[in-house]
Amino acid sequence: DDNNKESRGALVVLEGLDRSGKSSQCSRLVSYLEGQGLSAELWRFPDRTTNVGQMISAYLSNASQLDDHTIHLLFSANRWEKRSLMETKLKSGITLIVDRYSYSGVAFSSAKGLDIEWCKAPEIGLLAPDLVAYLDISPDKAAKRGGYGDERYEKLEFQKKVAEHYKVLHDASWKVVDACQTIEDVEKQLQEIVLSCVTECQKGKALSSLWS
Ligand code: NYM
Ligand code: MG
Repeated sequence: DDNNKESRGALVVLEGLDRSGKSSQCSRLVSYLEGQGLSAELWRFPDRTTNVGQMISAYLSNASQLDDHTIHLLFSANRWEKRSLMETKLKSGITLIVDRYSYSGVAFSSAKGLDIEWCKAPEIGLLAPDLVAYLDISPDKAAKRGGYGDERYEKLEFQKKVAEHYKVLHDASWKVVDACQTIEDVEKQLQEIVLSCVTECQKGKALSSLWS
């Protein structure tokens, strides 16, 4: 028996360009984990249900204009306001499947020209994911999938910049998944890597903080 090795849920983040399939795969993962008898919840950032989230949503739909630094800090604040609840859920054994996280924050804002270290700074101290699965698709292919919506950032030229800025963020905790495979093949690949991550966390892998 080892007190430092408490079983917990896993913090799993899916990242990728708009139209890479993150949202569908996140829901499929939650159903899969539940089917395995594990407790799991679907989370997403931005979380548009909070006051901060409503400001973000207004900005994304072009209903409001904000300075690039200001909106960056709001995205970060939106994660900070959920940090302690995330920790509580993880410690109670719930795996969180999160649709976008700090990497979206840094990739999208630095693609606008903001300094990358400045972009990372407000994320320091947030919970570090146990796994980041990057759904890899070229901006051109993503654009051909059922089209973008009308939100800010959903433009091919900008998505190309975001793709370049995501690349800088890849580290050892990232798994790159080819998002051009069939939905079922992507799903199978994700199930494998997520299940082994959940197992590690059940064995008591320590929670850590960004950026690590
Ligand atoms: N986005 C998302 C950011 O610019 N910074 C962030 O921190 C996060 C979490 O918001 N185009 C951008 C990426 C998306 C947009 O996200 C809305 P979604 O997943 O389409 O609702
Ligand atoms: Mg979107």
